[in-house]
Amino acid sequence: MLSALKVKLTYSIKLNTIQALKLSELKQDELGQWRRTHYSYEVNVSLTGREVIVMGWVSTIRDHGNTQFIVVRDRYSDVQVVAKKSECTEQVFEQIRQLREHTTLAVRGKVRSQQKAANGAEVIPLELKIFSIAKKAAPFLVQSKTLSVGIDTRLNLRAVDLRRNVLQSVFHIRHTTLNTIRDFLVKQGFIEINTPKMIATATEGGATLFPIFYYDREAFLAQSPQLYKEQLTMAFENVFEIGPIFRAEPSRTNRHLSEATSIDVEQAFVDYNDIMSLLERMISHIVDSIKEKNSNDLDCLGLELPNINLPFPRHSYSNLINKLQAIGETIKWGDDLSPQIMKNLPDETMNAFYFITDWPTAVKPFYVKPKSVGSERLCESFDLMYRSLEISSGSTRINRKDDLLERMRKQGLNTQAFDYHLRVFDYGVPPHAGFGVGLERLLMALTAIENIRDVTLYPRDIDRLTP
Ligand code: AMO
Repeated sequence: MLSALKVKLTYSIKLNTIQALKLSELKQDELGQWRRTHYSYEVNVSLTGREVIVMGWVSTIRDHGNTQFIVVRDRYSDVQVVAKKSECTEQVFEQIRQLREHTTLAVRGKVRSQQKAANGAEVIPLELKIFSIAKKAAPFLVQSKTLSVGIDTRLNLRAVDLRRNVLQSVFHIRHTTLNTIRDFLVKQGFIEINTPKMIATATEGGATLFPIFYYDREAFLAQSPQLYKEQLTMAFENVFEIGPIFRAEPSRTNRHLSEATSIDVEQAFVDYNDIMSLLERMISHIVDSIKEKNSNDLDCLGLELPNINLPFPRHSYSNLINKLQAIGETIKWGDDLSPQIMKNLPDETMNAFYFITDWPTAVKPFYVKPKSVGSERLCESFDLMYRSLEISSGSTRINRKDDLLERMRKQGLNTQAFDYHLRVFDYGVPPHAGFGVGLERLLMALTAIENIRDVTLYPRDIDRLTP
């Protein structure tokens, strides 16, 4: 039958048929002069009868024999391409028949109105350019709403995994979060800074440092921009940085990364109460913007963000210790408040964002300012929590050299190693306060995702250094 058909075909169609027969080796095309004319969301009824070029990757395929449906996805959404045997060339029909999900292509075709399709329109294909053939079926479905496939399987193919709807939504929300933070802080009179990531000394305690070779010396990856952001309040008063922090966390938990993103804020002439107020307003702005800009993403994640009431509840550390002791927990003043123990507190105000304030001075880093004379065993510090997850910590800082030296000695630090920092304190460091928010932790709270690796593009942990 094939040979009978061949006789009837023109020379060019003959060629196409021969190509079609070899489609197990589907030809891959160059981009050449083809350019996208419309994004998926722009293909609507108003274009009916017009020719368009859409580009993207194949997210789903349905083969109904004489009609094939493919959904082409681009950075915004989907467009349906419908190939009916009676409506397109044999070559196009055959090409589409052999496509696999994830193949990247361009479709030149005519727009037809179709009530059932997104935006009420679909594309009838006239010609295809196949840029990159997917050679294997991915071990997960892009439509899947759950993250049920093993995280390692997904992370090993992370860029493919990130094509999945749920993760697209998570990272759209991340994008809104970052933009809102920048916008909010700039409007509050902050200037964006970047500080060195190769540094000489620890700021948050020595245990979690990553040592590196720095020419002929040992250096470390920065655990935090702490000392630099503090110094810069001398020159700019209000500064913020969004950048990586590196922590050699030995434990395997769902909330620790070896490389995280920190939103660091530092402000002159304020104390920790002012800074808590700034931070809660920032969080409230973020939630409002996500509600406004990411309603589709929230739908995809099945989330409804709660209304934020300000101010956030504030619980002092000592008070929580008393409460924990009252419910029979074996914890004493001075111990850390672990997530496991915090989960046991039957307090409704801890079901969302809240602050834990006034921590013991001894458990906080050397730069945190103790409370006034007589109550120095407490310091002007806070953690911002979301349920049992720590999102941020902050404090009023010590701005006088003698006080700083004393705190460093008490913590057994080699003060000479901090000479580069201490010397600026001879020139009038203003009173100042600030906080650091872990962006990934904040995203866990905002998206209800329980594993920090899922809100990180390429997570780093004790077991993972690739991709
Ligand atoms: P801290 O060490 O509490 O404070 O860190 C601030 C916030 O950063 C996040 N974070 C992490 N996120 C993921 N993985 C990690 N390994 C990790 N470590 C920290 C948390 C935490 O609340 N210099 C101070 C901040 C300041 O006072 O301005 C600091 O680094 O969300």
